[in-house]
Amino acid sequence: MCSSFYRRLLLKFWRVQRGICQPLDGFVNMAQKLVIIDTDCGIDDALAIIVDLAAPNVKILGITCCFGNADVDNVCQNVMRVLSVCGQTQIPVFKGSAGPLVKAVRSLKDHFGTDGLGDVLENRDSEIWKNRIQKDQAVHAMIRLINENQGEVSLIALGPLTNLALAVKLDPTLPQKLKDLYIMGGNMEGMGNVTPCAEFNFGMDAESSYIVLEEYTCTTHIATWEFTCRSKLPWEFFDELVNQDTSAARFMKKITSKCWAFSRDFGINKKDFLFGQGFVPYDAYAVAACVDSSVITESVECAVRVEMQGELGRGMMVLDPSNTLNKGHRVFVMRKCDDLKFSAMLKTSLQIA
Ligand SMILES: [Ca+2]
Repeated sequence: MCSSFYRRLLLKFWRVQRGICQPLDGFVNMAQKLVIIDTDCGIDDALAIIVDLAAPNVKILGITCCFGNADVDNVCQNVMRVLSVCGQTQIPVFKGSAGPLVKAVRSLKDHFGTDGLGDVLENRDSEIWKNRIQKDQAVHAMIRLINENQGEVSLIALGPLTNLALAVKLDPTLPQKLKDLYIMGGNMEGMGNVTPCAEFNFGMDAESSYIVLEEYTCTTHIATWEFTCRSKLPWEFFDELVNQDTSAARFMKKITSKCWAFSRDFGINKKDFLFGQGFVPYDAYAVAACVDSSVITESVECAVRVEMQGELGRGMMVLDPSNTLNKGHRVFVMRKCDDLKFSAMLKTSLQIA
């Protein structure tokens, strides 16, 4: 009798977490995190989204899409493909910015293939996604969802920050209604991957990055490019991760199978020269920090600003630990990660389906 009750209670909790039904009284106050993911869904975003989907303490309110690793239509399709693999298609997906605020869109053919997911998936031209995409534009949806859940939403930004910049211009009070903000992007040592000094997400829309770091005065955690590269995992772990007997693992194995960014030949990836060889699931670090803050073992709290000018410095994030800029807001720049805890989280996440 008693065990049956708890089985039903656990089942109910599982369904609530996935948005399949409404929470029981009291459950909403459990340590549940309400999350919005803003993404330019490439391969690392796919893994990051799966980590968030699999987290037992997270409810994803919506996923907003932005150009970046592919054009925004492809990004929407990629997100839906990830949700489908994980059996989570009830989560609403919103289409957002197709380009940066000021400059023209740079070439989208980056290291995750022309479609962002390694150019191996069939049915890319399916019209199904257009029927499933939400009618609301991503920026409007972001503002609405945050206003409906004031003080409770963790916003996770995994792509260029254009949607976030537009949102704060439409609703300047938005940052103070957020619980916190997690960003994968920028740099902390002056090294970049798209230019000598700029990381991809920040470099794709320097103006939006500037706006977000100036105007989102909520608690902010940043996983920079150098941090993620320095926290790389062994390729042996990657093999163990994607060779699990699950649908999600097979999906990750497939989309990484022909992608040169996952090549182990030394010298193909710039990061190998700077940080040594290894598997770097960039966006997943930002999601992991949101899911379980103990994954991040060291951060530096300081003022930051994005350089918008310059032949070499445009898009670079500058750390200002002595606060010569005299900014009132400081962010947490991640420095070290618990590799074992992070690895375990990734491995468990791919057992979602
Ligand atoms: Ca991304």
